[in-house]
Amino acid sequence: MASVTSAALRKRKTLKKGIQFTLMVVGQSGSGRSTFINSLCGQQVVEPSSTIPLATDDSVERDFRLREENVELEDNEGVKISLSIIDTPGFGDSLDNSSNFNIVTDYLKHQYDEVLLEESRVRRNPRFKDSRVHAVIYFINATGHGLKEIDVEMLKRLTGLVNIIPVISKADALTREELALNKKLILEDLKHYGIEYYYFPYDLETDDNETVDTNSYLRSLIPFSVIGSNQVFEVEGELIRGRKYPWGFINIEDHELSDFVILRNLLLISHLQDLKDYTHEILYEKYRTEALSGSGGSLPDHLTSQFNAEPSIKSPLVKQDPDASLQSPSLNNDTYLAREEQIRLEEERLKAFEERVQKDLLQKKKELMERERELREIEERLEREARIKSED
Ligand SMILES: Nc1nc2c(ncn2[C@@H]2O[C@H](COP(=O)(O)OP(=O)(O)O)[C@@H](O)[C@H]2O)c(=O)[nH]1
Ligand SMILES: [Mg+2]
Repeated sequence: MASVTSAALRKRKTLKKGIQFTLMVVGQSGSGRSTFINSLCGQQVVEPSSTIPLATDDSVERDFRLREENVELEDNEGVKISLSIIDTPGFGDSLDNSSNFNIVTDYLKHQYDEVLLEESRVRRNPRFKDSRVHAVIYFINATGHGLKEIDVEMLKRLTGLVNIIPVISKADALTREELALNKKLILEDLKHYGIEYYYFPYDLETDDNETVDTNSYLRSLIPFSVIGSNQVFEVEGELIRGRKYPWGFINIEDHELSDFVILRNLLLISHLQDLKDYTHEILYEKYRTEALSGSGGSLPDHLTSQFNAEPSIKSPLVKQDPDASLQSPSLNNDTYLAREEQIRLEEERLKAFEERVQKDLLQKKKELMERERELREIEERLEREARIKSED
């Protein structure tokens, strides 16, 4: 009885707090990121670029940065979602975008590092905020030529680091045939460049038919097409988010015209937990293994093949197979000792990692103290000057 009550309480508590979910939206300026964010949330979360006055100073507009917005949403069953959206204004605007790529990947890795560090602490911080990004919505402009160089460069770097969801924006500007052609060309390029996007994993043996059917259907839609709008119109007494044209009006939620509703449902309802699980169990686990083994690239064989495989079936949890290393070819003889040695090495690496972070922290503290000292000096000087003035 008691356990039932506490379970119910726990459930209520998580419901009250809401499910935390973090999305990043990457795409070139004007690709429709802001409009998509507003459409997804059903409210104006970010200002669309058409309403932002052009900066007179070119360099200001071109500065690439990440911007986080937090929105509280509630789904139709009253479940609260605490959504963090990281927008990437200025992405791809400069001639050399290599630093843009690093800013994005550094951010993603930093969130993993924070969790890694928290996991290794003896005493956990009860207020720790897990800010790992659960999916990157990557906006591709339909050009009739597949991916652009900047897309390939960015997506290659994101591969294996985060769930990538490729999207074609402004589907209303394309005919049905053009959309089909663009989808085909983009898909070919994604394959050609070895870009691993989120491939709605399922396991024919363990998953039910519904999951298998849904996920194979979702696979067939990649890259998703979307139409966004920043405006809501009243149509026959109903408020509808849509776009007005000289020839008429379209509802962005129209299934016939784009995959927007499907994408919104999978992100916020049906696949929210799957995306979070995949981030934690597969992507973060891969990052963790690489980080703790030093330089990366020294992944054990059984993991390397797993991560390099085509994203076709649900990869097993790395943690679920504690004996996997026993089967590893490099550990054929003295397996037990070899495992002990592995554990010892892993502990050493973890220690080195923590030391590195501690050193960083000390450095930051020193800098802070330095700033404070400077501030005090300035204050003292101002006081002195004020005193001299009043004595005059
Ligand atoms: N036709 C059409 N225009 C769109 C769509 N989404 C956004 N836009 C327009 O494209 C321009 C740039 O959109 P914005 O969301 O500000 O792009 P951002 O720079 O990527 O954030 C704006 O004028 C939007 O109104 C769409 O689905 N269809
Ligand atoms: Mg924008």
